[in-house]
Amino acid sequence: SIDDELRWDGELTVTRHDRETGTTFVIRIDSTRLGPASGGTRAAHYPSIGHALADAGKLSGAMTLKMAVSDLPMGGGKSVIALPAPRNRIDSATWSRILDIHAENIDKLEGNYWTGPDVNTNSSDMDQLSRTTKYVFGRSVDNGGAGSSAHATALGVFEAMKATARRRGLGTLDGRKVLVQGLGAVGGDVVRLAAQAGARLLVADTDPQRLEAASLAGHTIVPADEVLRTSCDLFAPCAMGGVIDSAAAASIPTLAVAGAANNILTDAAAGEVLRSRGVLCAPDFVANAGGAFHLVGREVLGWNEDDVVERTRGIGRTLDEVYSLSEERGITTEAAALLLARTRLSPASTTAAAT
Ligand code: NAI
Ligand code: PHE
Ligand code: K
Repeated sequence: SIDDELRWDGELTVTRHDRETGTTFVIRIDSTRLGPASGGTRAAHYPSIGHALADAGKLSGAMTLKMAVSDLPMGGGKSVIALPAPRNRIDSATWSRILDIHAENIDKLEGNYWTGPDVNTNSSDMDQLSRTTKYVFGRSVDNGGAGSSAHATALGVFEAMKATARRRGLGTLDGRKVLVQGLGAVGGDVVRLAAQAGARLLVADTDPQRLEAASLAGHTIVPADEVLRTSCDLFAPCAMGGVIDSAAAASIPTLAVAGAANNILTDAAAGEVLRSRGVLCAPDFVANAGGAFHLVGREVLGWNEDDVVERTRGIGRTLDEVYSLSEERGITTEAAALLLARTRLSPASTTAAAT
């Protein structure tokens, strides 16, 4: 409920409703402990405003952890635009009005929150936001921005897949069965990289056009509703979050999980179940940080493309650290990654003060 959702530990919740389009806007700032809050703008049709608040809250918390564990001098936040209908049923004039209102809201936060692209928003949407507010990452390259973060995200997920397979005793990806759920901007690239590394690809999407392209490339199609019952060596969720709850964790026929989606596990209990079965799971806020390296690196820290690639490849080493900590302490990989992130977020942390 909304009451429950507003009993939240984050720093700030901003909401606004536009009666003309029936759209509700949410911006949640989880933490500015390490810098201005940042996280993308997600547009979706939610069952209720409570669901939109909940999604924004969980996603902004994940951004705080992603920035901290990645050593980026930013906090965590997220925007959710709760649409009156699914995104593909919103006409362009309505969408344009929605973006203008969202940009006004962001501008009122005066730089305490920086947005960027997320599910159902892209670089040209960032271009439009930037006409009203400067607190926007990921404008198109022609418009002075760093462009899409998807390529860097995919590279980081690929590194995470390799590090996770290695640690799980699977060796390299060569000859391994890799199941990719979601063939969008990130998943499509993940498939390409994994195929180049010799993996046997199983792919699922709800969009027939994306499946057709994958089929032409020689990959095996798995029906979207059979993903959690499909046997593979490594499962890469690259569609939406919340795919693995405790029940799925208890039965999913895989040895490892590493993907791009934010909040892959529904809760900590799902992580415990995976651990008890020996399924090694890459914490998503570590594995999918390539996009943050790209956007914050290029637009705040003055990195070039090579710097982004180098830092993104480092995701494999960070995961090794997470896996070692998880083994030493006998805790889930998610809990180990939380420990690493929280060390940096703690008031005593000197690295935080230095950045
Ligand atoms: P996208 O919207 O381009 O692709 C998502 C794909 O998943 C689409 O092809 C869609 O048809 C498919 N899909 C939706 N529901 C599905 C289902 N039930 N089963 C199978 N396929 C389904 O999104 P993008 O940018 O590729 O992002 C994917 C995920 O990665 C999202 O959860 C996003 O939050 C996360 N992520 C993305 C980053 C980025 O830089 N783009 C950075 C970090 C995380
Ligand atoms: N939405 C993406 C993510 O979840 C990319 C992003 C990173 C957007 C940082 C804004 C800021 O990581
Ligand atoms: K997108």
